Amino acid sequence: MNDMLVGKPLKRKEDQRLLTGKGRYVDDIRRPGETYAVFVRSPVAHGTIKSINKEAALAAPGVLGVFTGEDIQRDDWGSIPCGWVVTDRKGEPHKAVPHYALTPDRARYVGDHLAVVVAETYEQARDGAELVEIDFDELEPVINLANALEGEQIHDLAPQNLCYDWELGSRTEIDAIFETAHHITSLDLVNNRLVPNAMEPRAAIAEYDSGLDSYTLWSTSQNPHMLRWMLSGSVTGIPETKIRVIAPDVGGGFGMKIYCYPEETTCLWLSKMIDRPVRWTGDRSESFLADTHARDHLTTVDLALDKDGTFLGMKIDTTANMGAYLSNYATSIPTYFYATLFAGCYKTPVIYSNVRAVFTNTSPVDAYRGAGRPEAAYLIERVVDVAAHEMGLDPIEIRRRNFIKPADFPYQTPVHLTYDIGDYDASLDEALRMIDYDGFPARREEAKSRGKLRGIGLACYIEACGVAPSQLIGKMGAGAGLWESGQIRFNATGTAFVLTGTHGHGQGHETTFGQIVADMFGIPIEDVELIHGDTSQVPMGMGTYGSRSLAVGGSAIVRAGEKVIEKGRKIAAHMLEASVVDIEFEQGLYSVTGTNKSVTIKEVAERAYVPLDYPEGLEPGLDETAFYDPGNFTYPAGTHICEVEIDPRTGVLEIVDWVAVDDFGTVINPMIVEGQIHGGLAQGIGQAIMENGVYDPESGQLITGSFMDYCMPRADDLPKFRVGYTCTPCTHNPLGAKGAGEAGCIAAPPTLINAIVNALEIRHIDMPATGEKLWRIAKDKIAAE
Ligand code: MCN
Repeated sequence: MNDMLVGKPLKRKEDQRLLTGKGRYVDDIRRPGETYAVFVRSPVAHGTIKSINKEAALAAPGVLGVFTGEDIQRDDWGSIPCGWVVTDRKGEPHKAVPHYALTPDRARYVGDHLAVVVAETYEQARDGAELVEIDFDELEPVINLANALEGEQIHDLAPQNLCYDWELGSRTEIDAIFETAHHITSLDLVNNRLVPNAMEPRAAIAEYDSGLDSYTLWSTSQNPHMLRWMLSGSVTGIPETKIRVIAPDVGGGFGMKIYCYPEETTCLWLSKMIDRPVRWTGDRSESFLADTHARDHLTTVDLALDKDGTFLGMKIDTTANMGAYLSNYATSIPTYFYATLFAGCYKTPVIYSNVRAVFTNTSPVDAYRGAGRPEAAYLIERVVDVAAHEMGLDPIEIRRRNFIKPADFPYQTPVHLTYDIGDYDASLDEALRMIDYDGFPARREEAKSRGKLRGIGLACYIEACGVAPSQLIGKMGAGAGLWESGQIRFNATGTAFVLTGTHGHGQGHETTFGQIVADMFGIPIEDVELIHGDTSQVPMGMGTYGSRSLAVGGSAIVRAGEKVIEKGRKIAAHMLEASVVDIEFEQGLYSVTGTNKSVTIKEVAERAYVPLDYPEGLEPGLDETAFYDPGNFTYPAGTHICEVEIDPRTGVLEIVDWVAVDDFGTVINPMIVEGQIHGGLAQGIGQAIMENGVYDPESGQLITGSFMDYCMPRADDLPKFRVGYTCTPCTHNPLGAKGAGEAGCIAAPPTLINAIVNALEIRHIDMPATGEKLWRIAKDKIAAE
């Protein structure tokens, strides 16, 4: 019998492979006779294509072909879809503008895919791409989000560059509340544009088999089945049976690798055209230009309060950037993954939001770690802090007064979601204890004696992940359900393959899913092998994003395990010559109730494949599949508190302490979860003080197009995070687990900005609060003193 593994900080199984250079990434896969594709990207932000001259490129050494949007359209390859329909205030669907793999008519952002060169070697393809001449009629680029609606129209289908004008809640109701409120706090916020940076850039290799008339695509994808579905169902019409998508080891995705992109679509098409495998590996500059970007909102939030600081209503007005085209889920991020979180941890009775999504001549914007929830948490936790300050209330007290309390669950928010469980005071209490909140004034004084401005800030966040009940998201406009599949396939020797439709690309699924299955069957974790990322092996799946893999994918595996146990019970009954109803199963042992007769799961597995003496009706095999559709989102929540010190002479900021107290329900592997929190925090801290995707407002060139200009946090920018947990187990999945993958980057921005504002004793500072901004504010303060 095994020690139980769930709850233990087991080292990651996959690290043996990943940390010793034995991982197998797309760029490690070599196919015989492969060719190389290099894209010709638009150097202009906005311009009608007058002509494309391929001649010089075609004559270049090694070049096998030069192709444009016209070529791919001639083959009837359609537009890459946006799979989530958002219905606007008038009941009209969003403007579904076309997005072809190679743009046939007009360049719409710097980096847009206008042509592709295929050659024998990468260098030859690159040289060839430089010889393709494109003549444009340049148009005024629309870069500034604030006045995008007045800019040159980017798509024929979208007048005023408006994708949708969407609202949630009643404007009349909120106006009435604001008329009688005791106090209103209003705040203008920028949610800065982020450029996701995974360690491994995107890559693809496509191979066409003319014998079978079928395609294999290796792709850095977070959800290979959805990629296959989109390629088959929307773009190409090729049957799904003829496309195999394999996502092998993937070096980080963070949301940006969920999508069907022009590059892999084009490679698929080229592989038949050239009749040789076609490889594309993005370089870092291409990643900056043409991976989906994130966030990029302009928001005004108004909070109405009574004289005691009780929240009466909240009003949010947001302009959200979609970029030049609609990425697959772009429409849902500033609506259903954002506005549905506006209740936060609080009992705000009335909430109204209006979101205008607009097109600009910038890279498409879609989900990136947190996806909508960081933007929601930021505005809530900032406006609550400012309101406390304006009303002379303690920031802790104002939060406690408005918290949804344990007795209120299940709690129906005014913004669609029903929270199942939580205890926000418990996380807050623990975080206050861990940081020694009461000792802060003394620490501030001591810092002052060293010439430093010390500040403290907190955020009580909630998020909705473990996406999501299919019926619910269907009502919200999703084009697909968000169930997950799990399969447990016992081998004759008692080891098990576990197949999941989720895809781990750094999250440690091989370990945590292994822990669950090992515990269920009382077998060593070494005997459990996870298979994911291959559409020809895993029956079907919806991939990894929205911190859904454990809560949804893990639950599907548990359900499959339950079926295996039931099947095994029948085999054990036969082996033990007992009735099925008398067979108990615990920790890998089937036994006859009230006797010492038992057989192990290993023995049952063997007999499942050696059914020589089976009675009629008993089916051989021990291999079960389950599809699990979650009953609700999961709602991780918690309190993060940090302390910062700012040197007013230089603007240098040091994060001196950070406590993160999160409620993820049941934690399968605390070490992996801690790693997830650290990573998320690094990304959230990056957004708060460093990262910013900036386009030149005149030319539309991406100014922050490399690590020289786009500042990512490094290890020495970060403090030693201190992590604590509270636990209210999720009520509706068999694991009691809530998602943990995004919490850090949701909690971090408001926590850090609240601390900075506190240190500088100012009302607000926009993200990223760079050293330069801090220095200017501190300098003015010193001058004023
Ligand atoms: N876990 C656990 N107990 C819990 C919750 C989670 O032990 N109560 C474990 C899980 O079993 C899993 C890991 O923690 O091994 C993360 O689980 P989960 O919260 O289900 O999130 P996903 O596995 O679905 O990962 C997605 C999430 C998202 S949305 C982004 S974006 C993100 C992230 O995870 N991208 C990542 N973390 C990342 N980490 C790495 N290294 N690389 C990325 O691209």
